Amino acid sequence: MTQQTLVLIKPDGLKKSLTGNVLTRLSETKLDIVAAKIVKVSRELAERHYAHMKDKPFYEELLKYIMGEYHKRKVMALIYWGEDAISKVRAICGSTNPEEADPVSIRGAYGRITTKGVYENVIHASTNEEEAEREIKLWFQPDEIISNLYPAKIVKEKIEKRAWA
Ligand code: 3AN
Repeated sequence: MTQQTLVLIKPDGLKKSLTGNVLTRLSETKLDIVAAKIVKVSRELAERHYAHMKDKPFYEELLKYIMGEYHKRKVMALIYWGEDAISKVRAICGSTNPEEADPVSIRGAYGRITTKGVYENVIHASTNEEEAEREIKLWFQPDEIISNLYPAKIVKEKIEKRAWA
């Protein structure tokens, strides 16, 4: 079945210049990239992304990590689309704990656990279709994606935004 999945190259991946390596590994899946951008992660976005981790003892550290306080204040967000996208991407990412991850997986090869106990595991990938939908809608607007992944509607908004001067 065709699926879409959210991939984040986390701040440690960007700081360590691993973007190329990670994208090359992901290209093994033969999936399509249908959206990509660099994001400066706000506390609100971090909290919403990791809402399910709220009760974990490392929650605050996790927010600081994804916001880039330990590395670079940016994340690369991508959407991969294609046959069994979720499991194909997760397989190449490896286990959550980088010490337990298969050494040839992305997390096994490039991840580490900090002295504060935070897993710096380079990449995030959605765990299932429900999470993928929640995360994709959180990180991307419909017009930033080149295909129609989910139903969208036209809204008229009067908003102030920056434009090229
Ligand atoms: P995954 O990212 O593999 O789906 P989750 O959703 O359980 O894993 O965890 C979200 C993030 O929280 C992980 N990517 C990792 O950065 C961090 N994390 C998870 N479990 C731990 C842990 N036991 N100790 C420290 N950090 C953790």
